[in-house]
Amino acid sequence: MSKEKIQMTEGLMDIMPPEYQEMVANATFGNEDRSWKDIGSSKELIEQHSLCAGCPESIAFRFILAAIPAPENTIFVGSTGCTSLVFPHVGVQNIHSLFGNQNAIASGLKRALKLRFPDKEKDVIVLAGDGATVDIGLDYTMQSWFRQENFTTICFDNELYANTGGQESGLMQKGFVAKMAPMGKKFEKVRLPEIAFEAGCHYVACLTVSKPNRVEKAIRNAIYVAREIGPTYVQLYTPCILEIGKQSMEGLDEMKDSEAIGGRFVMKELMTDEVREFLKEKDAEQKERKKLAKAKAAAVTA
Ligand SMILES: Cc1ncc(C[n+]2csc(CCOP(=O)(O)OP(=O)(O)O)c2C)c(N)n1
Ligand code: SF4
Repeated sequence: MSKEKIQMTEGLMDIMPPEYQEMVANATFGNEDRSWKDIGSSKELIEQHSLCAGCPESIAFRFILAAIPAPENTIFVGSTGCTSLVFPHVGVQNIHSLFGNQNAIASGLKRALKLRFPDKEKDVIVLAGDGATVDIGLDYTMQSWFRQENFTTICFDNELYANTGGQESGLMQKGFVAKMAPMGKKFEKVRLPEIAFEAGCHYVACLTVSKPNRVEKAIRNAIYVAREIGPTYVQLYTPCILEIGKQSMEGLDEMKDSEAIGGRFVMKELMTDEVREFLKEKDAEQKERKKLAKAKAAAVTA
């Protein structure tokens, strides 16, 4: 979907669903510096979702969709799981892949888009649960990193298989007892951020979704690095409140507790020296764009 294609023909305007009309009129397309701060004042790229009320995955979706720099030129590749329940409500192109195959599909897609649109940047983003990313799909995930494919992999880490009732995952904490894993996990949580870095990812971030500015920065860093340098990985803690026995309002506290000093989700970023320099340049460019936009706005109101 390009920005041109989502413009509606005059004659069809009346018969399109109101949500679609609103999206064309008020969503933030074509503005590289779109942000989570636009939530509330612009049309979001997500309608109501079908997750459990208060599920942190829904918050994560909102922040990610508000942060991606070019939604009109982005294609998500999803996989089966709770995340896949959200995609039908999302106003960005997406493909549902067979469980675990998401990084293989994304590899082919990114390469095909590069051939088809050599002069246009098309961002491919994988978004899947930890069961799909780390357990059943780990081979495909890692092979895409080994091959240095230019796309971002985002894992919604809820430390189990939520959609099928609570089976054990490699990212589950040691000792945790889930509904479908009554014996308790026998070994430590797999350190996928470190594995991703060692397997060829140039930028890796691991954090909760309690702070939108942090999520936005990590997602944008990952997308920019994937465009120009190589594969990137972002792991977001999105606790399954249903499985850990929390109420719908308690997901945020759970994330805040787990990111406090000594917690297992203290924010972590791993990057190569090349990426560090590259991101400094990107930050400087963004500051310059914002300064210009501010000056332009001031000139209009003067
Ligand atoms: C090929 C295939 N294998 C297994 C399944 C069954 N299945 C559906 S969802 C799921 C678990 C999803 O867990 P995760 O990726 O962690 O996502 P979550 O639901 O926790 O967000 C499984 C095993 C399937 N649909 N397709
Ligand atoms: S089962 Fe868990 S992860 Fe899935 S929607 Fe409900 S709270 Fe979210």
